Amino acid sequence: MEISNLQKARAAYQPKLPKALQGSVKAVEGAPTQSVGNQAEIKELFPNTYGMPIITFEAGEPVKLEPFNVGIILSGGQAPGGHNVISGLYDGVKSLNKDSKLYGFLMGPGGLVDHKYIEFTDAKIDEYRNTGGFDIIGSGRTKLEEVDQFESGIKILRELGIKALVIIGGDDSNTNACVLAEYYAAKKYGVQVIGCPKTIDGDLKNDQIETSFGFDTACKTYSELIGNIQRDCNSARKYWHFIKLMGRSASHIALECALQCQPNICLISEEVEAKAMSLDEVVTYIAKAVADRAADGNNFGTVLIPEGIIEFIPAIKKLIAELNDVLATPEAQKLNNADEQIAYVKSHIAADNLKVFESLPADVAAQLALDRDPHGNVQVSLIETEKLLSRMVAAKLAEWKKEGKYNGKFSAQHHFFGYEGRCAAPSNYDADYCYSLGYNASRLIANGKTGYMSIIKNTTAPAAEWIAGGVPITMMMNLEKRNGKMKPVIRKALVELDGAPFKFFASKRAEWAKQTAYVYPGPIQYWGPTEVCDQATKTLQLEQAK
Ligand code: FBP
Repeated sequence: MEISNLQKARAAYQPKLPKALQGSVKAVEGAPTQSVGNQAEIKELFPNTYGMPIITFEAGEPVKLEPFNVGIILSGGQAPGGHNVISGLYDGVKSLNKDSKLYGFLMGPGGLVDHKYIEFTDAKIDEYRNTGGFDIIGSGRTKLEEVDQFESGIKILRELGIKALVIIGGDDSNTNACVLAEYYAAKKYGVQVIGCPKTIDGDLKNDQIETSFGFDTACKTYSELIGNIQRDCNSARKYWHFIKLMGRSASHIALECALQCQPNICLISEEVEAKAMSLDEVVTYIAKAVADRAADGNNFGTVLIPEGIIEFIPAIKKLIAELNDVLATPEAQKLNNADEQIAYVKSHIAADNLKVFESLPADVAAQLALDRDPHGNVQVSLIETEKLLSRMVAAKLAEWKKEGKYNGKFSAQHHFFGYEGRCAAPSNYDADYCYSLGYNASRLIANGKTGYMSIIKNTTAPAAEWIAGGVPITMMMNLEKRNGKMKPVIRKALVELDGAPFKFFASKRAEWAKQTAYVYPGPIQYWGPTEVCDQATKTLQLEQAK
């Protein structure tokens, strides 16, 4: 395979490890833990993996380990740095015993169930060090939740002599990792399961997980693109650019890109929900900023839109909740096509929800009423919110023009940045963070842990000072409604309106809306001054500012 010169040079980069992982380790255990909600129910559902302590690794005495085999799965959407988790795990496993083996299950959790796998070799790993993408083994969204799947999995794990499985995924996949860990522990199958926090969305974070991997690189990649658009916008001065950004539910990506680029407008879904804004109020907010700039002669600007916003408008959220219940019924599951599904939901939802449903443009309504992903989520990346909003803003401005309240020009361009950033080559931050997460997972395995997620903390400090360890997955769980039923799930971290990143943004946005205060972050850099190459996201820096 031919590779670029940059990829060649990048392959030689040796990711940094926390000091604690640079030699032999000992596991220091904290106090027993509790789940973040529904403690009694979660404890009952996870009797073997509930209440375990947080683990921190410190320097320890070398131990001699027999060779052991490990399996790894990439689950869900791609995120920069996945290959480095694998290379970190590979190096970690080999450092404990060079005859240990690492297997990769192909195309996500389905590979475990269907017994599709490869064994990693030095040559294979070397080809993928510090590269973006998940293509080394592929990823998939098969939901691991049925006993049949667990039983099929144990057959191949036994056949390959695998003692531990590492599942790299977001909140849903790590929830499933925990269910699997509990099942294998209850059955005394002797296979450990370790999770690893991935998702560009940035919503798998809490007191123990500082950030999910990939968020850093994806945001930096989108920010480069937004910066380029802003330069174009400020040069031509004739377009309003409506830019939708990935992040299924939470607005962390949009917020981080706003902090990096200082656009004229950035919507934050969590704020829209907290203020109980209607779609019309969101549109009026944007149109007002457009009109204010037009009054200064500036008929151009940028608007960042989190892709999940539609789900946070309270009336639409209520509609989606009912649609989820209605679509989960056995009767609805038998419907054959989109027309039948839409007719079915229309005749089964409450009158107020039907009114909202019918007020939406047909394509948006259809997307809300159609297929969910395997975890029951609306596929928001398929809804063209950027076009919906700009269309509605144009209509509002036309009204204002008639009333003599606005006299500008409005011409819109639309963009959706999602897939452009999910497989970008990892920034130095993600390259180091991911390699450390993988390497650290090998230490959790060597210490016999199961039902834990690999964690690396203190990541705004130099890598040597990062703290390595593990957090019990049950600690992050509560009960939530999924596909019409209450299920144990990892609590998603949404943007906190009283958190430092949002507060900083809120203190600046009026100025950014009126003035043209664009910042152009430029491309990710790998070699050069530390303040250019090794900075964590602004979100993390603001969250961790002392
Ligand atoms: P994960 O949570 O699995 O990492 O995926 C998140 C995401 O990238 C969202 O931002 C986006 O809405 C979704 O995946 C798109 O999914 P798909 O890749 O299946 O189109």
